[in-house]
Amino acid sequence: MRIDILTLFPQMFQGPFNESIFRRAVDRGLVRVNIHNMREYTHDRHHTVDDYSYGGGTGMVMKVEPLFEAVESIKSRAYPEDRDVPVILLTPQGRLFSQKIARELSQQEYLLLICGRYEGVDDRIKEHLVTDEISIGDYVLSGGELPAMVVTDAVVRMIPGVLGSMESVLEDSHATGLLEYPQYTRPEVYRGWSVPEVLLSGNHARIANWRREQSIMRTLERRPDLLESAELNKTERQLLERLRKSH
Ligand code: 9D3
Repeated sequence: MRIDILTLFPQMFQGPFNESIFRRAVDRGLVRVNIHNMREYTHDRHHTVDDYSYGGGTGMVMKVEPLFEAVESIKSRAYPEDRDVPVILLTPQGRLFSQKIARELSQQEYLLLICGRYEGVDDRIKEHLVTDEISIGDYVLSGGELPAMVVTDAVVRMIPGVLGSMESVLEDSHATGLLEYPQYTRPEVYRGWSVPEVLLSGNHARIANWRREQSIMRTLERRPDLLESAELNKTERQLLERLRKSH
């Protein structure tokens, strides 16, 4: 997969993309990420990328020309002509990012992400250039850079071969749609706090049961919304009913 990212702050991407899982994916040739500085696609002396909003109001708007020229330039240099490459704008008005969207995007061979800045972008960018708009949640950030990193991280993890031996684990925890059970590692006792006895019992059936129970309990307490779409078997549904009654 090839991911192109258009931004006014290319330096922001240095840290996260040199981290372990990501780096390994790049080294193995599973993914390539190219960061492009939008300012390089301006023609005026001051490299202007923003301007005042027609109709007035505070806050600047990202200009239309540099973005069109940048996207067209990347497309002509890097993508096969017959390919419909998704051009995704990170914006607070986008559809809410999810694991499902990450999985969908991981099927693509090319992705082009545009990081918004200022109060927003000239709407013609949304009308005529962008094919999809994504938000990562209902909180105010300073721009689309961190969201682009979040989306890239989630998507790259889903590319076959990136996680290697951890892949099956990922499948397991996502299959159910429940929150994870509590986990512990050595020491067995720390400051008098013991690891639950069942985990030391060596009884795999009991352990599996306990974990499932904990998962359901946690999900019921913290994220009851997840239970709507969780895939539960008969035992799990019965357990959930019992927990709901004793609540
Ligand atoms: C709330 C009114 N405006 C801010 C005073 C609108 C606004 C414009 C631009 C809010 C945030 C931003 C910058 N954020 C993004 O570009 C962004 C974002 C976000 O802020 N939250 C979650 N996902 C995303 S994706 C892009």
